[in-house]
Amino acid sequence: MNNRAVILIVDDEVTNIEIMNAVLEDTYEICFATSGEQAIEVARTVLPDLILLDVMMPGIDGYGVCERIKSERLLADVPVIFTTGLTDQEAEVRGLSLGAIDYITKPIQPVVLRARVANHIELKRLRDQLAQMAVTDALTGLSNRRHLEETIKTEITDLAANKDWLSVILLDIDFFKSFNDTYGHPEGDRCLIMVASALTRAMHRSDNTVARYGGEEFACILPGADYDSAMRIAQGIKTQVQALNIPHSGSSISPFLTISMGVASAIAENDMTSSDWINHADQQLYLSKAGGRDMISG
Ligand code: GH3
Ligand code: MG
Ligand code: MG
Ligand code: MG
Repeated sequence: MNNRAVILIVDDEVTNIEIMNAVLEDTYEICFATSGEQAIEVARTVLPDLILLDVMMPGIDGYGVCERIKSERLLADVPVIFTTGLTDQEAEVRGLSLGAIDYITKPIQPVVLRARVANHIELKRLRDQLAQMAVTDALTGLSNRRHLEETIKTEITDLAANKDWLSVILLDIDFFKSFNDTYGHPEGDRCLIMVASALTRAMHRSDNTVARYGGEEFACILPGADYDSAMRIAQGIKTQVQALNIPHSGSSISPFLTISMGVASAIAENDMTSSDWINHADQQLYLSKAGGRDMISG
């Protein structure tokens, strides 16, 4: 495995591709396309970190390719640099207004190409990092609450279209304040990390999302899971948390750490919101707490 950035070079003249490839191949993973149609296909397949895009090509020209790329959800964030012999301002402005990040004129000057590409690759890396941080909980590495809510919202729309099930499990660690009081806050943090990994292990599908909802509260989003499957997964979560065998002498119900869960399951409908699911799961969670904790309600 290597972490080299991937650059897609698009040009209908192979000589141009060769010149740019010679400048960049030592530092980056290079793939290329010799037409607009091929460029879109390759971009979809390899999801490059940067596209060097020729303007004048037979068939779909560079502007057309740029428009297509910016309109596709998965590709829209890929930076595009136009490379062209056109030197007039109008062409440059048109490229930039289509969402290109930069403009390099031909004939290619190797040092300029290298420097601009390096800058844009670094910016892309920082943007990706920020985007990742914006959806991640720093302590556990799980999704954060914002991402949880956004994911439920998207899932409702997707699932409602097929009248499919959505289940949300909300869970809360029992007597966690007393855990911190007994073992200290750093040990409490380690406990949260362990519970997070137990939750992840209990998931069955790659489209399941596990999130840290708040301090010692977590949530699982289970698209396509009906009530019975969700209850089975909740039981699996309980088993995984039990297997951690985390001592909890401050708990009045068990010598080990336990959790309480609330499950909300329904067939998704368009007028439902993420709060509907969270609130319902929270009411069930409250029943588990009130019923003595270490329980699943749904
Ligand atoms: P219950 O069984 O009713 O859920 O009781 P509880 O003590 O777990 O609930 P409470 O809401 O009273 O306490 C939650 C505790 O979680 C209090 C807070 O200090 C702790 N907590 C919240 N976030 C963190 C964190 O990031 N790290 C650590 N170590 N503790 C946290
Ligand atoms: Mg050309
Ligand atoms: Mg709580
Ligand atoms: Mg708690």
